Amino acid sequence: MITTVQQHIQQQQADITAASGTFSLLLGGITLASKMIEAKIRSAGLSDVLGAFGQTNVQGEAQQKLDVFANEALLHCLGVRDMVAALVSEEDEEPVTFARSSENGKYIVVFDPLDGSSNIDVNVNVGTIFSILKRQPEGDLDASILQPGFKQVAAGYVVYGPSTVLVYTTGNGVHSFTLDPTIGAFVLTTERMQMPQQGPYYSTNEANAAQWPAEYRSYVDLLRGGSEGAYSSRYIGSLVADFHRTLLKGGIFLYPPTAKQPGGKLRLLYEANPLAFIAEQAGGKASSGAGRILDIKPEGIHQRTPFMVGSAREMELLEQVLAR
Ligand code: AHM
Ligand code: MG
Repeated sequence: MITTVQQHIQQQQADITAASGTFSLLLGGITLASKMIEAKIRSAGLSDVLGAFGQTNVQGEAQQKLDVFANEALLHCLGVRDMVAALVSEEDEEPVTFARSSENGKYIVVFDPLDGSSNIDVNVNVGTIFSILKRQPEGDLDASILQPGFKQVAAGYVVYGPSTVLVYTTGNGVHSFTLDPTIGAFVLTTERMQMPQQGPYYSTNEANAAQWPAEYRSYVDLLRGGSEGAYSSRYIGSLVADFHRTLLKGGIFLYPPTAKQPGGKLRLLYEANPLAFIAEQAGGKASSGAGRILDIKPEGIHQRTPFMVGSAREMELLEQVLAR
């Protein structure tokens, strides 16, 4: 018999805590929104949803109509749930907060509603990334939002590719599900995924190489032709898709600092942290170049970070090269 993601979460909860169904209801909000997003993406060429929305988001990027739809779907599906205290989205400058008691509103959900937006119009994979934090008993909501990544209680992503795949962790392994469109449910595909210890690919925007600190160029040179043997390169430009391949096949994804963006491009709270949590749970590693991603104490909700993630072996070699 099949196992749906909802059933899986309930089983996991029964294993770990005697918690009520609160957490699975929360995840249910995310899966519902992602099914709405996937339906919209599948019909993107048919309905009038491609192209720019005519506004720029807080990062100064042109917002796509699908970005707006995805954000609204998540805000709607999660906002109505009593256990949500705050929602933090890449698309919104400020957190959306709800006046719910701390007994009720126990969770904060942080998300990138539609990652890889430059790929929307060209029929290439995009995704949704999410991270769930627990509201802290002390301090205000902002302090609860700015917790370091090792405090995440769950994280996951959905990749809208030839099939729609959801990957999540609650700190007890990484599990993947495939949307079965005939029944409208995410069905368990792989439990306890492990990233290969080493892989065949490196993945980076090499057009930036001249702008990277020299150590990163030396590292990629090593992978390219040096003692480390024959790597191949793959770069989609959708973080979710590049990460998903790295999780399954191994290797490394790099977005180093550049002269233009010395603090990195990718966002800590809703891009690097959730994927770092998943990578570590699958036996991989994630680094900002200065240390473990999950140890960074965030200072702002849209903070950026250099982001390198991948198999243990490639990440250890990177650490050695950066330490030289
Ligand atoms: P987005 O959230 O606006 O889509 O930007 C994030 C994306 C990531 O998906 C991807 O890894 C990266 O930007 C690609 O950046 P670049 O085009 O500079 O290589
Ligand atoms: Mg993004």
